[in-house]
Amino acid sequence: MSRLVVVSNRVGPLKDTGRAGGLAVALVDALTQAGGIWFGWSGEISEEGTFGNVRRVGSRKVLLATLDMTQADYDAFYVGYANKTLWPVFHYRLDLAVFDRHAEEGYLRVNDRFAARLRSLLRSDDVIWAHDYHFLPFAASLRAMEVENPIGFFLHIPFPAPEVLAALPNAAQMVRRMLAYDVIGFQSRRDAANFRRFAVEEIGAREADNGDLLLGSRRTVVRAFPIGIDAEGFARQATTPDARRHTRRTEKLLAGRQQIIGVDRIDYSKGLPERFRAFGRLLEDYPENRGRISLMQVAPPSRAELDAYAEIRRELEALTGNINGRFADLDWTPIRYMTRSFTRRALAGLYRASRVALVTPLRDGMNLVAKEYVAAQRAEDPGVVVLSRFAGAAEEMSEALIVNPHSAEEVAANLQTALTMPLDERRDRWQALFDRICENDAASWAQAFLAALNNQGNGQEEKEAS
Ligand code: GDG
Repeated sequence: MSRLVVVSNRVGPLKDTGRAGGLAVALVDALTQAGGIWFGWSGEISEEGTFGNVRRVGSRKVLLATLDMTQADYDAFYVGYANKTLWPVFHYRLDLAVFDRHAEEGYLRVNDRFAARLRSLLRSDDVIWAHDYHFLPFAASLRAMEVENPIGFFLHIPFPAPEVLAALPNAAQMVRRMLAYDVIGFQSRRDAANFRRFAVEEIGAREADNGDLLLGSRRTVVRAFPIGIDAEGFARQATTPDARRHTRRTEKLLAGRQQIIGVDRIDYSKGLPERFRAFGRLLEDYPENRGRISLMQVAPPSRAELDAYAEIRRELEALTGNINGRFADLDWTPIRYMTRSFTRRALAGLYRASRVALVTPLRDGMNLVAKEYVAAQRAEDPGVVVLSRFAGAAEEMSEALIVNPHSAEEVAANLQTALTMPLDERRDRWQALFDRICENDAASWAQAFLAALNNQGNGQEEKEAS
């Protein structure tokens, strides 16, 4: 059996520390089954950076191999091109995107150096699986070093419409480099279709009947592989003593009132200000909810070194102040906004104590919170998901109440529907959602992707042999 080599910006953890998400769990499972390497950035800045030694830790079967970055690499590759250019463009925020030639060069340089270091660890039958927008050109870098192994790529964030991507300088070159991958997986059919359309219209690739793309002598499988969570595992977390404590504490505080929950890294893609306004609108348009319904928003900060993130934090603080100032009563605070983070068990307990999950990103590759909320519910008295049509999850979760997050009015009306939904209907919708997220879980996602990659790898070999 071939070894698996996973490549991602951040690596690990190998053991479930209670904080690891479903993705880490799924990847560790796949790595443990096949044996292999998880390769990426150590999280450290050092002088040697991407020239330095690969540090190895881990068991006999699974090795973590990491490289440091120099300050210049980190600034250009991670802060610069990945997070100030690709992240905003891929989330349709051209207004926030910075186009800087040095950052782009740094991004390509780091991909080359990571590829060179990985090459020294590779065996000829290894299967390589790279993750996310940090590594769009990684296969092209490896191919230029004559690596012929099967290489797959999964994009965790949206792939934008061609009209939006066209604003990225050198977009066509980037997409051409992506076609050095054997398999490219997207979160949704919409993303896969956007990619195909760009490749056909802008770089003259040919689309096969099954949606694969052909360019020169290369064939790339292009498909949606919607990512899942470890649904049964997360459902079990929701009944641990730690989770129960959080459920009980919250319910005690609510004293018979209902709670809406939001859980998101602070990021402009998550639609947090729009969400707070929509909640304000609920209190305005449906005054019977005043004193009775609150919004708990868990919002751990991320990428705090970027201006756009500091700005959204200030905006959220102001909005919370406004709405609470306007509607609060002696014994009721409308919005409980927390920038601390919780363990996964605690989160599961908070989901369970909440009647509605409000998941309203303006753009999101998938959105795992919507799935976690479903997994954490009580089968006999489950809550309702209000979900943005712009989350990849909306393609799969049609029993959620699907909303346009830009319309405060529409979100408020759907919140009202969710809060007054009869138990029978809540159960029916929840059961359908729960069955589906158990079926399409993190393990089946990894298996489906790796099956496609192994298949394609064999296909290329056969082609060469004949
Ligand atoms: C990217 C894509 C795609 C949040 N607060 C806490 C905490 N979290 C966890 C959630 C969830 C995860 O973080 C966030 O996942 P999302 O899917 O919502 O969003 P991104 O971070 O933007 O992830 C996204 C995903 O990749 C996977 O492909 O779905 O579209 O943008 O698991 O629970 N976890 C803990 N404490 C917190 O306070 N422990």
